[in-house]
Amino acid sequence: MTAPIAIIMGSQSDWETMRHAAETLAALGVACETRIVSAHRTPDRLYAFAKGAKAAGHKVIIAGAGGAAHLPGMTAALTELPVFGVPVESKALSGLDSLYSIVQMPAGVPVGTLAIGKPGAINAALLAASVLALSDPALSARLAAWRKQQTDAVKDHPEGAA
Ligand code: RP5
Repeated sequence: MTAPIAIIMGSQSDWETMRHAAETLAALGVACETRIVSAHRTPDRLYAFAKGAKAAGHKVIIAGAGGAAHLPGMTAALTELPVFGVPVESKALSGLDSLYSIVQMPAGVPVGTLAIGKPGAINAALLAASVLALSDPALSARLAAWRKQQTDAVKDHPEGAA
């Protein structure tokens, strides 16, 4: 069966960031498929994936890329599925290039753009899970439990303070 969430990334080098999305989904019991799909190096793969994603059974796509990060936007141009974009932190410009490449989509072709790097990857997974949870009460309960656990882990006072 096709996983409801597809995590795609422009390069193997993006995995260090995007694995946090996969790990977050795993913690929530949500299946995902991971693929390297480069807008520039494998454009035919991108086209085939994005055009077929809905028919394949995916519900949400998380797309991470860095630098001239055209993957999320091009994916959104080719499918009506929700696309969440994760700007990967680039070496040259610390991910600002990635962020600007992903966030400034023209009206009519939306990409839900997250924060640069690991926080963005985790939040993309949580958002994707929230979308699925709208029609999945069991997942909704797991998501609520995940949030409660996070809240409960925050101490009232900082350790080491007098
Ligand atoms: C982008 O170029 C990828 O998403 C990656 O973040 C960046 C660098 O790719 P590599 O040169 O490390 O393969 O397409």
